[in-house]
Amino acid sequence: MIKRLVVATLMVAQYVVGVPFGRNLLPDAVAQPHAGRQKLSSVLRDRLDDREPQERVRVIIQSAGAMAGILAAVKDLGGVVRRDYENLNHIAVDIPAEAVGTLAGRSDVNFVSEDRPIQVTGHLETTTGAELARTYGPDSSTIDGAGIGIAVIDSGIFTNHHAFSAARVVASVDFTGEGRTDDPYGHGTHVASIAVGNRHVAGGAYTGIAPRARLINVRVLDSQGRGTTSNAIAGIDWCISQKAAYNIRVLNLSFGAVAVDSYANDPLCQAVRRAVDAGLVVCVAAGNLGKDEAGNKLYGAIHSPGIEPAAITVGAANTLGTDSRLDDVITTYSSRGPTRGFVTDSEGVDHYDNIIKPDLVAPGNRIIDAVSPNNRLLATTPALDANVSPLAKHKMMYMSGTSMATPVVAGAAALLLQRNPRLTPNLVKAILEYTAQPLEGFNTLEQGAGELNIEGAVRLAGLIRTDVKRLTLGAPLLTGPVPVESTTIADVNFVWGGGLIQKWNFIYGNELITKYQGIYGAGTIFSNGVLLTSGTLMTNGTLLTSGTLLSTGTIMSNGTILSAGTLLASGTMLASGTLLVSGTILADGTLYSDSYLASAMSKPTADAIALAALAGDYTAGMVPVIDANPGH
Ligand SMILES: [Ca+2]
Repeated sequence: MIKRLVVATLMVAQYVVGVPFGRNLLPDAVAQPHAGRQKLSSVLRDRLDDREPQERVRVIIQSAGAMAGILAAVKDLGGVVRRDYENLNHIAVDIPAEAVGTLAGRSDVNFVSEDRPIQVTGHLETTTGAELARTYGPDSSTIDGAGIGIAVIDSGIFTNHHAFSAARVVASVDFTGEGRTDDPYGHGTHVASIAVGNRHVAGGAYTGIAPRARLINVRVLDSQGRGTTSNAIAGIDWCISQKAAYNIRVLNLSFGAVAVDSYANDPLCQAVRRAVDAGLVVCVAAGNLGKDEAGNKLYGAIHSPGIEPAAITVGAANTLGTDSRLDDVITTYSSRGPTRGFVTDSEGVDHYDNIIKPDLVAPGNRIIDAVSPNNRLLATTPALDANVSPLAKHKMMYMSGTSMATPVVAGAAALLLQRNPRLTPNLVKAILEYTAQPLEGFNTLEQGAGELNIEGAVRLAGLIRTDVKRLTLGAPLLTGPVPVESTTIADVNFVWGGGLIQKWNFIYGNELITKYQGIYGAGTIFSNGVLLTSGTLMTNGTLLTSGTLLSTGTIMSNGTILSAGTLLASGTMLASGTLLVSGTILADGTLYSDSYLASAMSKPTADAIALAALAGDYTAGMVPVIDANPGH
C-alpha cells in the first residue's frame, strides 16, 4: 500500500479568551488580519508574499470548533470548499490569495496551512525500511545512494524513461554484439528502476531503493533475453576495470543458468568471485525454479552464478502488496537451496557442493516498475501492463521473479556503502544477513538469513568502524554501543535474525557484530568460517571468534541433514533425490534472464514455467497508482 507522508501541521494553541473550545462561533466573528498572520504556516506566508492578490491558492483551514461560520466566510470571500472531513475540524479550500489573511484573522480559525502536494513513498522503499533509513546520513545528508555506482548487467536499459535521471546514467556498454544499449527485451529497464528509479512517476509510488545512485548499463542479454557465459564474463570484467572511473561498488546480476559444475570450476562463478575480491558487492538472482511444471516444490535449483559462495544470492519474497511484513511469504517459484553444482572424481562419482543458498530474500512478486518501449516481454504478455500512464517515458509494468528481488538488495548495498564507504563486500553481506528478518514458516534453504531489512542494515552500517582494513580477529567492530537489534516497519516490530549463512550452516551470536571476524576481510570467502572435518562441523578458529555459535540444523557435504534443527525443515527433502533438480537440465554455456527459463524440459513446459514465474504468484500485490501528471 502507498504510505502517505503528510507533514504534520503545527497546531497553534491560541484559543480566543472567552470562547470555549467547541462552541458554535458566530459567522460574524471579528476579522483581525494582522493578528491572523501568525496563524499562517511559514511556508504559506512565504508563498502568499509571491502571489498576486487575485491569484487562487489552496489552503487547509483548522477551526477551533464548529465550521459553520468559516464556511460562510469562505463563500463570502470568493472561495470554494474542496474537501471537508467527518472527524476533523478542518476544511480544504480554494480561495484568492488576498482573502487568506482575512480568514486567518477570524477568531474561530486556529491555523491555515498550504494544501501541499502529498509526497508518496513507494511500496518497495516503505516495506523494506529504506524510507526509514533515508534520514540516517551523517550531518543530515539523505541516504539515497548518491555517488555509489550500481552496474546493472542485463538486457540493456531504456535510459530515457523518466524513472532515470539522465545525469545519473553514467555509462552504457554492449557485450551482445547487437550494437545497442537500449532494452528491446524489457528486462533490464525494470530491474534498473527497482534499484535506482526516481520519484518522477505517480508522485513517487514507484521509487527505487537508491534513487540517487549512479547507473551503469552493461548489456549482456540480447533482444531475446539470451546471452552467453563468455559475454557475461566480459561484462563483469569490464566492471572490474572501470570501477574507479564510475565508482562502481555494486553489480546486479538478474540472470543465470541451472548450475552444473561446482562453483569451484564454473567460470561465471569465478568471475563473480574475482569481482568480489576486487571490492565489488555482487548481487545475484537465485533463480525461479522453486517448483516444477506440476507445481511441486523443488529444492536444489539455485542457478549459477547464484551458487557462488562470494555472491549475495537473492530469493524472492511476496509482500502481498502491504507495507507490513507480518503477511510476507516466500514466493512459490523462488529457487531453493542447497546448491547442486558438482565435481566428478576419478572414480566417476559426483560430489555436490550442497551449500546453503539463497543468502536472503527481498520483495520480488508483482513489482510495478519501468517499461522499455515495445519490449518483447510485454508484447508476449500484455496483461503485465500496470496501466499507470499512456506515455512511453512514464509507462510501468508488473514483473515477478528473483530478478526483481535482486536489485532491491543491490540498491540496499548502495545505501550501506553510501553510509559507510569503507565496508568490504563481505561486511555488506554480513550486515544485510544479520539484520534480516526470518519469516515464520520457511526454512533456511528457502529464505537464507531472512527478508531484507534496510532500516536495520543502514543503522548497523553507520555504527561500524571505518578502519576495518586494519582490524584483526576479535577486534572491536563498532564505534559505540551495540544497537537495538530490532526494527519497526509499518508499525510492526521484529527482531533481527542475528546470524549469517555459512556453507552448510547458520552461525549466530552478538560477537558477529561486536567483534571483527576473519570472514569479513577482502580476499576471504565469507562462508569459509565453518569447516567440515571428517564429517564434523567446526568453527575455523582463525576466521571466527569463539563467541559465535553454530545452529543445530546443519547440512553435511553429502547432502544429508545432520539434525533437524529449527532452522531447517525435515531432512527427508534432501535424502529424496526426486526433489532435487538434476544438474544437467540446461545446455552448457547458455544464460537466460530468469524470467525466461529453458531446459531439458520440453520447450512448451519451460515456456509455461517461465511465463508463470514472470506473472508471479497471483496474490494481492502492489496497488497501481495512476500517474496523474503525464505532461512531462
Ligand atoms: Ca506485506
